[in-house]
Amino acid sequence: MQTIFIIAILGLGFLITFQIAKASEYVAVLRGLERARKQSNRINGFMLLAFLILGLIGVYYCNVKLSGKILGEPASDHGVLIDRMLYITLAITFIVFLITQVALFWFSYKYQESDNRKPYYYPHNNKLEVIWTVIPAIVLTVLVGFGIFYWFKITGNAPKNAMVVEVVGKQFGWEFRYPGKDGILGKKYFKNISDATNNPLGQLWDDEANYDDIYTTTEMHLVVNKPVKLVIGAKDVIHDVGLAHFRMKMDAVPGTPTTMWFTPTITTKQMKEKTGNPDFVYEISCDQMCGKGHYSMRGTIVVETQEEFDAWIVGKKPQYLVANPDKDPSIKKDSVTAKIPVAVSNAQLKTRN
Ligand SMILES: [Cu+2]
Repeated sequence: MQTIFIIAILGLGFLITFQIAKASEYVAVLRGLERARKQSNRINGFMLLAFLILGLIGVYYCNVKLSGKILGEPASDHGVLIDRMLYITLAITFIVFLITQVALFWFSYKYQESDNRKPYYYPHNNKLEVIWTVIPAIVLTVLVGFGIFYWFKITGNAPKNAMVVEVVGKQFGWEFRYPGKDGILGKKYFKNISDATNNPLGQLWDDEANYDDIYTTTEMHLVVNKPVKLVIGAKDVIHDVGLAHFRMKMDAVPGTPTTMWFTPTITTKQMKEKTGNPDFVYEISCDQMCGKGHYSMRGTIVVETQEEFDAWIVGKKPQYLVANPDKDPSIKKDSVTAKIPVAVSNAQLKTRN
């Protein structure tokens, strides 16, 4: 219904403009070109003023209408800085927008052609040129400077107490790896990637750092107020780790690890209370068009207390033991060997069928 209204209003607007143009043509024939031109100028001047007023009302209306639809409170320390930078940029550009647009349309209306006025020719002024070049240049340099400062901070060295999580993008989903007690992510080799052998990231099992690395998928757990360094990669094409609630994003490139770090400051539970939304979850999206399933690359992030995090990770078995069950002390030797003939007989059954 709304769409039909908008189309109808646009159509009417077009019709009115067309009719005015047509009428001006007839007037031109009847009253002579000179008078017609003056009348057309008046109409144009009035329409420019109307455009300014309606446009500004539209800007205000959109701001009021959409104000609750932005992302809400930033949930990381860097997010606060990035939001501040965004709002400063918006405030500065809004002031410039207001001054230039009002001047543009008001002058067009106010100083339209008149018999009582002669145009004043003012071709050049070096001082003015310098002022309106230097001021924007300084303002833009400051804004870009802030951006570079934050960029180096986010992609620079993480604090010493930071936890490390590896994030790997694939068509179409996210995989995560925690370095375990040693704090070191074990080595990988892309040719070792194999779901059949329970090695989805291609970990090298002869690297001891891999023994305690924990692999999960879809859901990443983080500790509130603890810095986290993400080591980002991809298995097929370029993806992008998009963390809108934390105001962070970084490309996930195959073969070239990228990093960024931040400190989550609000737990998922607190955010549920703050937003009044019991279903609230932090999301990880893919911000790079990566194929036909791009839209479905939604992961979730749980921000929790250290105790909750410890309770979660203690239940996870290192991928080394998942891939090498014979090395798992919690599995009895005979139960492992008993499993193998079952798998073989299932495969044999399949081939027989
Ligand atoms: Cu993707």
